[in-house]
Amino acid sequence: MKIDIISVVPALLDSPFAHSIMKRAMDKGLLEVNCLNLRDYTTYARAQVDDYAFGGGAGMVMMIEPLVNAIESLQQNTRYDEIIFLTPDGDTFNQQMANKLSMQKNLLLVCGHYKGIDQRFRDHFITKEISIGDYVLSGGELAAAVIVDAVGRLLPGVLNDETSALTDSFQDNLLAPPVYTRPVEFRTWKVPDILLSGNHAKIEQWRHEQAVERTTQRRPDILDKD
Ligand code: 6GU
Repeated sequence: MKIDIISVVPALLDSPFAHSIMKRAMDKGLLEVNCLNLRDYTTYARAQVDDYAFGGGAGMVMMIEPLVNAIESLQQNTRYDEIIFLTPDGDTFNQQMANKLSMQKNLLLVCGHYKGIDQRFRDHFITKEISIGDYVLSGGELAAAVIVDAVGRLLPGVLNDETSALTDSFQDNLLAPPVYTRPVEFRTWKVPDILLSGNHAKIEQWRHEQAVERTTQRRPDILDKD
């Protein structure tokens, strides 16, 4: 999968994909991420990409022209399955959206900054608008990093154990059960006996019960969702 990201602060995205699972996905050639600087596509003086809002009010607005220049330049090499604008007023990101996006070939993520982007760009170029939650970030970059990570780890071959994404929290509308590792006892706190029993059917049953209990207590809203 290829993910291109348009940003006015591409340096914000230098590190999130350079480590751990995302790095492995890139090294294996399963995921390619390119961060483009919007300022490289503006024809305005001093690499300007934003301007005052018509009608007045506080805050600058990203201009349509540099964004369209950037997209149309990128589209000469790539047919994007989705062109996604990261914005707090988009659809709230969740695991189901990550699953769907992971089946695409080419994605373009557009990071907003300032008070927003010219509505005409949203109307005519954007195919999806995504928020990562009900709080406001300074820009879309951290949200883009969240989406790339959530989607990238689902690509076949990225995780060591192919089944491990299937047992993630949310994948079956359940939170994940508790896990334990060595030592068996630490300051009188013992690992549940069942996990040491070697009875895999019983262990699976226990894990499922724990997952249901945890979800009932913490996130009753996701139980039995679609
Ligand atoms: Cl995608 N962008 C910004 N700026 N703030 C957010 C967000 C996105 N999602 C939640 N807050």
